[in-house]
Amino acid sequence: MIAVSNPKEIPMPGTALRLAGLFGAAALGWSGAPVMADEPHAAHAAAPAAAPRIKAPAGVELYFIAPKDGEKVGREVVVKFGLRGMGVAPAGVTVDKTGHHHLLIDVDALPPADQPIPADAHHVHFGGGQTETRITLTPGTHTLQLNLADALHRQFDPPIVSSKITVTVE
Ligand SMILES: [Cu+2]
Repeated sequence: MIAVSNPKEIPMPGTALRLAGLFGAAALGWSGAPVMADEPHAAHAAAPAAAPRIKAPAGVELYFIAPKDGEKVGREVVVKFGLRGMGVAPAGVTVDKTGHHHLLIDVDALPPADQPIPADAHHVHFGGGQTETRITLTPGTHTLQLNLADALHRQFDPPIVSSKITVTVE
């Protein structure tokens, strides 16, 4: 699988978010909502409000292949997504028991489950069906978590998430 690589830095929490560059890379291959970077509610508006979330199949496991929890990493980090019990499909493609990956960077609480996952520097969509990426982090400690979502970027019910891991950039 080809990694989406982008040398933009992830802003530290509390600093002004400069989203356009990062989102632009994450949006390569985006098939569902090409204007979401500028209009974060576009996908929400397109999704019927009453549509029930898709039930998470039993026995699904979402996890990091790399990096490992607690790992000391360089500023450039290759992140590989692991998924068992479901498949990966691009955003906008509705196939049973599939979803696409989202990487949550320094996110404390999961986003609201009743609307599409936001698209910003802390919630990165892999709508092309990517299973790995390369990110650049600032020195310090960061958390990473994976969140699988459906064709409309909605979390499953219950949410399919990985353990939250911590990495330290020296
Ligand atoms: Cu998405």
